[in-house]
Amino acid sequence: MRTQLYIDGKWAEPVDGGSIEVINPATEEAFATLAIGNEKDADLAVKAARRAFDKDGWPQTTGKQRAVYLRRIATLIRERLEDIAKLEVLDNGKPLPEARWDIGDAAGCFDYYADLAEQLDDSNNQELAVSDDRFRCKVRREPLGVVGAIIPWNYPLLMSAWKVAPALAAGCTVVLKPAEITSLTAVELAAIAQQAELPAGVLNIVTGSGSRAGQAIITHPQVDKLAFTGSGRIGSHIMAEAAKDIKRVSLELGGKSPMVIFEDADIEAAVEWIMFGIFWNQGQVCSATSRVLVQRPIYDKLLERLAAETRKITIGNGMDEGVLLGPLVSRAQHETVQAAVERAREEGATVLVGGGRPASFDKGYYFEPTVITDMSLDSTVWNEEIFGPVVCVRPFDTEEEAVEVANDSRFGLAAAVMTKDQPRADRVSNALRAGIVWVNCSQPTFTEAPWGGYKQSGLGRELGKWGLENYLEIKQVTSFVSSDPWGWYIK
Ligand code: TAP
Repeated sequence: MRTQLYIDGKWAEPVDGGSIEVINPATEEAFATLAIGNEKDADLAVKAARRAFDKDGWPQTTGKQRAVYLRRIATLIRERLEDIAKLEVLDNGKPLPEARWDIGDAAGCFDYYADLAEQLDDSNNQELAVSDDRFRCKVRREPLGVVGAIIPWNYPLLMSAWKVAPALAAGCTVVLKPAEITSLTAVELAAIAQQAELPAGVLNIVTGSGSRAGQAIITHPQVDKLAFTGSGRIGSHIMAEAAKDIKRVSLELGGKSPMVIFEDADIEAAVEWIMFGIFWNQGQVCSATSRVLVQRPIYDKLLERLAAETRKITIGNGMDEGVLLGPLVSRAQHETVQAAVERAREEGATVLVGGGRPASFDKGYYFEPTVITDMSLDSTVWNEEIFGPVVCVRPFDTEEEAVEVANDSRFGLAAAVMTKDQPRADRVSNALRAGIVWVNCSQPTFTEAPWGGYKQSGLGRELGKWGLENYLEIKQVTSFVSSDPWGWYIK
């Protein structure tokens, strides 16, 4: 398999002919060759998106017309779900059932924003009562323009959908740059867009590195908005670049999401939700349940059950039946996670379960599901995002203490509270400084509900109607409707 760039409705070789080998993280073997675009390709893609927006009439289509394309894309994704899911496993390493879930969700996201595109037709041009009845004011929502979308490697197709679907629904045109190490399903999305007969230039996909293709997109003067998911470091850089010419920007960054488990919680259920929260997708999830606070009376029991269940997890190639934990996405990510665990050890924490490469694998970027205890509140492992299957567990005594410790983080993406006491669940979920709070569960994600973080976890919200707002400008159109003259200068 050898890919190309998708620019202006056509497949293209990178101008300078660049390519890299794509590595299967389960085997460390190359299985495809990815086209690597650079600044010149990014420029061609942005210019195509600009022309499609300014001259070819995409922003002037009705929401109903755009919905037709979005639904076609959703249908085509579903028709190819199994093949795309397998490609995602080869590229990213996640277990196949998880990949199927992601691809189904991606299709659902296109369907959802098709509905919202249609609703935009009805809700647009709303009359607004103003304080002077000689004027009539209406408010229009208009597409923002050309969007540069930059996404990470943890949910390659799904993150593409979270940005492309609302942007197209709004009437924007898009240049998407997937992560270099997991670009293959985004290339499939391009093929699907072409099959769906999406007009040329409306969606362009430039595969390539962040430092070249990505940097060229985020600094391009013809891009109106940047939509980014990834690390805080690059998010901050993108925000700084966007500031230079006041590009709109939305950021979905990392987290160190706490789960607070009270003594009245169902221990078995809590253990299951912790595991779902930290081992799904090998813990490479921005909202991963990476800090767990357990009320002291149930601390030992819960830890014992968590350790026992964690030791049972089947690790292996994501293509194999029954595997619950695949390899990490790359050698670099494996080294990052291993270094974080070594640092935890140096800082005095106890690695209760896991902590390294499973003995039975000499190839592949496998990392054991890991449970860490006895870390101090100021330790690196408790405070910094690891982005791997590593959970930190600590005891607490009072509700006030739990809330204070949970909130003591520069992140604020997600949090969870486990208790049978509803007033306490309400109190704690109100007190947690996070964009998403789960009660008696962890990680359920709905296309309809807002997704995004407080503090350094990001800026703005994706999904739901908030996701569409990211791609719309607000225009007031005010008309003078009185038959009397205005009469200020000319009486
Ligand atoms: P990032 O470096 O933030 O990469 C995310 C995306 O940004 C990739 O497409 C990357 O391209 C691109 N990028 C990098 N530099 C850029 C630039 N100057 N201009 C425009 N785009 C640029 O994340 P990573 O290195 O893959 O992972 C590092 C850490 O980030 C992880 O360990 C984890 O802690 C965190 N992370 C968080 C998330 C979420 S969902 N919040 C997702 C992934 C990673 P290339 O990768 O192709 O060069």
